[in-house]
Amino acid sequence: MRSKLARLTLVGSAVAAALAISAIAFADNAPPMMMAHTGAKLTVLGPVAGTTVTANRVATNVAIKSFGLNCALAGTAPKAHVGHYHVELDHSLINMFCGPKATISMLDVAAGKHTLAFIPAADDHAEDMHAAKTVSFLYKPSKPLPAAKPLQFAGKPSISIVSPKPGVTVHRSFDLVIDVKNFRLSCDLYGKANVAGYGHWHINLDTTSKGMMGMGTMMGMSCQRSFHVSLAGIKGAGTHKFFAILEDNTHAPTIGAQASVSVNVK
Ligand SMILES: [Cu+2]
Repeated sequence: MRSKLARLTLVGSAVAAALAISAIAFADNAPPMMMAHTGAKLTVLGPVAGTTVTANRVATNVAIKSFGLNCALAGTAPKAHVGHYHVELDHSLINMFCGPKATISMLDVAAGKHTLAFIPAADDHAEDMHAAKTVSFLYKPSKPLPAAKPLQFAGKPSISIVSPKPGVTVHRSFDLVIDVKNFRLSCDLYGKANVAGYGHWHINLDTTSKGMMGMGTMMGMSCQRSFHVSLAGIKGAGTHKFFAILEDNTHAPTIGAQASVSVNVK
């Protein structure tokens, strides 16, 4: 005769199986990844494939030809031969970059073999998988980092815009300044598994629903309380709305908090 525990385990695994099936169904219904053909020719200079990394940050270095890097245009209508590149750790987006060099935190990354992918992307974040390059490395920390501990706050996470004030006129660029409550902003957890209480924020232009999870109009992301918004990619003067959206580590807007401000772009 089966013990009560064994029966509970069976029920538990049936529930887990049902959840797994619905997760697959959800993935099937997800919008297809946006693809771009950027013409970029990307070479990874570092890390060298097969490197053993003992530090808790991995330095990356790429060379990109036939493609201009300009993060000031991110989130606006795509233009030919210009954009940025995404870095993914084990197929999870870390961030977008516009310089040849970056550093990737190993916080909440297990020791062992990992891959970094470098993917040229258009201004709307559509990815050029044909031009992407991947390298593997071995993470063997000499001083392993303690894992980020889940945080509990008294209230719900919230985000508000401190500056600019609604209706002001902005020209060329401005600082979008925010305040965050009951939430811890973390750059080192970009792209890592979710940890309760942690995440960052995205800046979106005019809409939060274009592209995958609103990524199409994402101007950038931040783990600070200020983000420098460039207006270089915005065509024509007029009113534009800027969104500040709290995101979990996987860049999904699951936190359920956002703010926006409409200003006059000159
Ligand atoms: Cu993000």
